[in-house]
Amino acid sequence: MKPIYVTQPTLPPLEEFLPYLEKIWDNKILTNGGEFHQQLEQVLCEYLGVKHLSLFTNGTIALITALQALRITGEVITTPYSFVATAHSLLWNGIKPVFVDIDPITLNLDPAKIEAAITPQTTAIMPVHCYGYPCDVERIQQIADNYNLKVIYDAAHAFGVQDKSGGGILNYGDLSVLSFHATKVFNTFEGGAIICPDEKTKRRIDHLKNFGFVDEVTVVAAGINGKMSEINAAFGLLQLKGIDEALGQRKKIDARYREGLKNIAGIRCTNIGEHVANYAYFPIFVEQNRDALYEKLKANGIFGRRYFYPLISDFPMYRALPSAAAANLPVAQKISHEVICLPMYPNLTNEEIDFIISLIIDFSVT
Ligand code: T4K
Repeated sequence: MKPIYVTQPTLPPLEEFLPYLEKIWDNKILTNGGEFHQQLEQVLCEYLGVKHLSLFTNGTIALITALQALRITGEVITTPYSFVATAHSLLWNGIKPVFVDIDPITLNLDPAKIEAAITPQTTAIMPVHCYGYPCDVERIQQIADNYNLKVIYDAAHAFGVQDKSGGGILNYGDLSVLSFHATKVFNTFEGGAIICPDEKTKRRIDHLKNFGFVDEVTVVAAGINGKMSEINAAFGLLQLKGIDEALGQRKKIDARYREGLKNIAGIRCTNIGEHVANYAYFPIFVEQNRDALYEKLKANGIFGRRYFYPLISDFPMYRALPSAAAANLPVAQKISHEVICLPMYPNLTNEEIDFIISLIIDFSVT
């Protein structure tokens, strides 16, 4: 059997991409805000129900730029339970991350614990909609308003996620950052975006991702090269055509896993309410011997991943921070020692899902 990875990109038929390539070859505009780049920004705004969106070369550069755009300094409160890029974006800006524990249900920053971590140096909160599960956006905003803090959401997993009333989750906070990496629900091979509510901020972000250039002779900031190329943008336009079908397929896979894994001793699935999810990942929590199950799956060609183990706060560049102490992060520590993300992508077959479930059942009875 071929290996089954935790994620796998959905690729449209190759021949459907050829007309886009021909156009790029004809125009000879390969990057720097070409036709496909402009089109993708527009259609993504419509699809996601957001006002302004600026495409980036990847999610990490977008996070780094988002912090620059709002001139964030000092300390930023964030979660240890995420991909390491979240906190790295702070270090790249000379900002001190302050880790706060997560909620055991949503697996996102626990709003009840944020206030205690605020100091006179705190300028912002950077929560993550982990696995695409929405943060408690209202409570986070309330705290931010009370303490005059900015909120930048790392929404790398949250493409198309809705809030409780059906609005886009990306409309909360000052900025939200998406990743369009190959492993994501919507991908452009590599890519990302910053979502912002107003024209002025969008202009600043657009300048920052283009070295700070406003026109041929004017540079207004020490910008970076964060531009998405025409090939990536063209692929995004093609991908978007199949996104609803892909999301529907993910939902079915999620349901099949849940049905197959219910009532298995020592194995827990998440429980956040299905109306808000985009089924980006399928984490399970193994009460005992998580690594033994992880290895058993691997031995059978199933390459699940322990997203997110180790915690960011346990990596060498963070672990000396007072907020990184294990005693400060008991929920995140526990979850990170129990989690395995099972394969989740639209082309996963029922037979493959059932095989994975059978391996887990077999593990639980031995
Ligand atoms: N914030 C959060 C919360 C994030 O999760 C991420 C990225 C970021 C920020 C940063 O966004 P980007 O700068 O990446 O746009 C993967 C992804 O590379 C990373 O984008 C993602 N989060 C993270 C959760 O997962 P790895 O190191 O686990 O990737 P890798 O190469 O081991 O891929 C996982 C599996 O996917 C492989 O076993 C095989 C499969 N795969 C992978 C690639 C690259 C494919 O089938 N095709 C492919 O092209 O980080």
